[in-house]
Amino acid sequence: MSQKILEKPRTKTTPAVQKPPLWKVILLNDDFTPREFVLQVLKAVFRMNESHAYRVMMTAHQKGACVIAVYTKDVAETKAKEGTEMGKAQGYPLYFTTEKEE
Ligand code: TYC
Repeated sequence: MSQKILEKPRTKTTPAVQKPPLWKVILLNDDFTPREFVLQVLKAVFRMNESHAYRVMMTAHQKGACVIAVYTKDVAETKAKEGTEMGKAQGYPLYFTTEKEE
């Protein structure tokens, strides 16, 4: 007597490569950091040109915060820290934070 072996079809249900989750870097407004200094930091750390940096700085200035870019977790955290440290080195409370993108 022969028996049939029933196999489950081997269909993939998950993609082979998962996209890495992205993290937002957020610039927070404060009352003390000079606008020109914020521009310098945005250009140096986030590689923005003058007009992009100006728009981002003014958005944070007027709304309280502005999402500047998204990166992988490591890069986002490193850049946020670099920007915050640049302000701190000059005695400014300039602050960048990160948040996971949903
Ligand atoms: N509000 C600051 C000022 O009036 C300028 C500023 C803009 C500071 C954006 C931080 O994220 C910031 N001098």
